[in-house]
Amino acid sequence: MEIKDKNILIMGLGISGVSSAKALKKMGAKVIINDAKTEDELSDKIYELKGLDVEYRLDSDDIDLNGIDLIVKSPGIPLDVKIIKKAIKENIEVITDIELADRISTNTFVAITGTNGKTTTTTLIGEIIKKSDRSCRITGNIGVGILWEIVNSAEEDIFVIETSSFQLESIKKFKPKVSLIINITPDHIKWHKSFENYIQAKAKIFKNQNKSDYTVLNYDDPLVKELGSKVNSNIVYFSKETKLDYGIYIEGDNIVINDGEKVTSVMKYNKIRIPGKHNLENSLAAIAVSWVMGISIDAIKSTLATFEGVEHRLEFVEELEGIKFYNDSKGTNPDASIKAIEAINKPIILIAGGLDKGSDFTEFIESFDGKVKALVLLGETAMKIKETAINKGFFNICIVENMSRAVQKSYELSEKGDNVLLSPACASWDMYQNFEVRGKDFKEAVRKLRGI
Ligand code: UMA
Repeated sequence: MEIKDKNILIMGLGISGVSSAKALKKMGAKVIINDAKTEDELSDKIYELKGLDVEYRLDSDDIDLNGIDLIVKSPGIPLDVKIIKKAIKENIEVITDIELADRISTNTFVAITGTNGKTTTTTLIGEIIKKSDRSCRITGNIGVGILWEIVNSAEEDIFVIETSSFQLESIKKFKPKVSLIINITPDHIKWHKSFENYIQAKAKIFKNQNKSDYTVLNYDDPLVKELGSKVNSNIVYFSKETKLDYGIYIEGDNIVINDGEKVTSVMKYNKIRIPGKHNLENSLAAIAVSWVMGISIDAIKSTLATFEGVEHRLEFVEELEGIKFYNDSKGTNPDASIKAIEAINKPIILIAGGLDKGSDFTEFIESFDGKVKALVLLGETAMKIKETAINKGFFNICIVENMSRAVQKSYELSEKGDNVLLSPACASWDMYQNFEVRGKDFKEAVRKLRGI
């Protein structure tokens, strides 16, 4: 796709917008940037583009599109905003950065999606690839804008891309060599307007794949398994519950690969370093992807035995007077937090609450199952979660105004042997810029308890 001298409008100057602007400038495009925020609010981002000849049209949700050849929209911007509606009327193509990346690059793409486990699995796959002495770049929804990585990559770099439903919703030709759907449970319902739309967005990950590609699916997740009927590439299932005629599964204590002719043992599943059933699922998914990419069992095995997980995902922070603190700020929906509660030993004092995405918290409260002894709530959903908890007969609840109070309160409520877990079950955007900032705020509040 020809980029040079094209007038390209970038919508949204966040991580994706900055990376796209730098890359498009490097490729010789004329770059125009729109954002609903003001210059002041975007000063950090504008600073990142210092010295680049770009045109800003900020603080506006309705701009003139005359002369614009292409729009690259940031993933968080919904398709029904004024500018995009206008672009569609004026026949201007609107795409996201992952779509453009695919159009301008010949690198091998491995795309990962799922409601939960995306970041851990993406990182794990990247680590396995590195262990096998191939070069790779870990990008996408994980917090790394893909286009700047693309324009700085070598031909042989494999792109391991965490993709969100926001990004996938807008893809047209995006065609990874390997795609993976780890699981699907309700999330981002307000944004997508229905659960069905969310599922359809996720399914687009394999939409353009053909028989020279691979689609890795979770056999244990009924929704994901069912999507298999729509796949045109080679399907590889993984399962922690069922023996498969072809795919990755557990036999006795072992994780095995059945290639349809012979069964090969990978490793004992209890040798995987990252804890919890959900991480077994993430690991099986990563093994399946690595296998179809021809990576050696040795590289897979040694990575899984040593990989410690990612920041903000069940991250151990501190032990203070026998009380352990865990940061699971990446738990941005009920299902993710249910998995965190499952993985941590009881008794748990749980800090939860955040942006209201339209989630239902019934199953989240049900998952407490005697493990959670107190619930400390904050953010937009605090009352909603409290009401659900009371309806379900859980009464040990307090609402606080910020993270520092949440940590102090949890500490007061806990005794030796307890675990304080931040796993909000909600996005962070009501109080924070993102989940990373929320997680760091939690860790800082924990360290303050110690007087550090
Ligand atoms: N904006 C507008 N108009 C709008 C909405 C937003 O101008 O109507 C502007 C905002 O003022 C802001 C910019 O758009 O300046 C933000 O764009 P964005 O929301 O797409 O965020 P980025 O910083 O570009 O980060 C995005 C992803 N964020 C979202 O999808 C919300 C990041 O995923 C991703 O890491 C990054 O691109 C690089 O690919 C984060 C995320 O929370 C981690 N993702 C969601 C999730 O995982 O659940 C989907």
